[in-house]
Amino acid sequence: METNMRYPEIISALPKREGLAPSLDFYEYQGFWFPLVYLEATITLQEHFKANPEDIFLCSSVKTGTTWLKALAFSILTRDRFMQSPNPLLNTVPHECFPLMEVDLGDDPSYRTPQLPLLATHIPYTSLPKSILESGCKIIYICREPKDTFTSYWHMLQTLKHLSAGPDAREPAPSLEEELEMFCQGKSAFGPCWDHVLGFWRASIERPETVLFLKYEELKKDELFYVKKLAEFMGKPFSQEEEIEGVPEKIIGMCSFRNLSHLEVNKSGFYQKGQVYNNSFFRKGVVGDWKNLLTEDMKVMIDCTTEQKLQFSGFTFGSSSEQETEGKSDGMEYCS
Ligand code: PAP
Repeated sequence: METNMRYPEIISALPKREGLAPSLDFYEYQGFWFPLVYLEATITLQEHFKANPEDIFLCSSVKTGTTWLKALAFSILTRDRFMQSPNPLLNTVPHECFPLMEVDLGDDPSYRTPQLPLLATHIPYTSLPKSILESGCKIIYICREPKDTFTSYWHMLQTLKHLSAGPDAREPAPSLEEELEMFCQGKSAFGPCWDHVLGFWRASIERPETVLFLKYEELKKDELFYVKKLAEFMGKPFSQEEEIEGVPEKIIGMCSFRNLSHLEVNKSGFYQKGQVYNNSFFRKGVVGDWKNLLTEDMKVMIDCTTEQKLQFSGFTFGSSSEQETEGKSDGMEYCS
């Protein structure tokens, strides 16, 4: 058992996978694999978090576009204050514009950013604090095609390796092959990513008025459409005047990968609470970068897992799968 672990009686009984360091060990809790630090906070939130009906939750699994969605939602809701004056995004990493629940609210579940109803979380749908669902709050979810999600996740782990290096670091860190195997088994941060997506997707079908479901690839293809949709869903649609003035386009420009990734704060800053470099949130920001990391066998492994996980669900990752059909592998025969 870890020293100073919160909820040791619950956590020490859970299935465990070793992470890069003890604080990053993964525990299987309510069907998902949580890094220890986030699991402790999640249990605290489940016990103590009280949602306000006007709260809006930005939900996602990891590496699926959280930072981008946070920047967009923040810019849309604060546009009256910051269209003319300096936008806080110019000198603040999006993650610090409002709380990521399992990082920022573990010690004080009642904290809110003044005048801003936004909160973000990676907690899976079925593990969300009950009051979020009971109070009918709005939820916005973003998912991403699993091969790109894994690729982004793998690169983030490489940056974490340096940070967790120290007396507690576990050496050697898993290889790409080992990490991929774990990912497909669901033993990655907030995995299985497929179950994470399906939980929110089903909720969006049942309650479309309170759950908006987005795909990273579709947002990339038609930002203007989705920025307007986000504004409407959050109860702050663009007026005709704003549309004529090009306010939605200005927001898209402010939140673009190109703009955010070139800002000094995002190039050289450090996200204290999340204990990562800000630049780890801005790597490439493209669709299909898995082609630069995964071998054909690895691609097949993720595709087969996706096929099995989504079987009979009615959900597909859509656009990015379409982009791949051209190179569809004969290796699909390996799917069992
Ligand atoms: P998190 O889970 O650590 O919060 P998250 O923001 O969900 O990470 O995902 C990071 C991915 O979004 C990165 O993808 P990549 O590794 O494939 O490059 C990051 O580059 C991408 N990203 C960040 N900001 C933007 C943006 N403004 N537009 C498009 N993609 C972005």
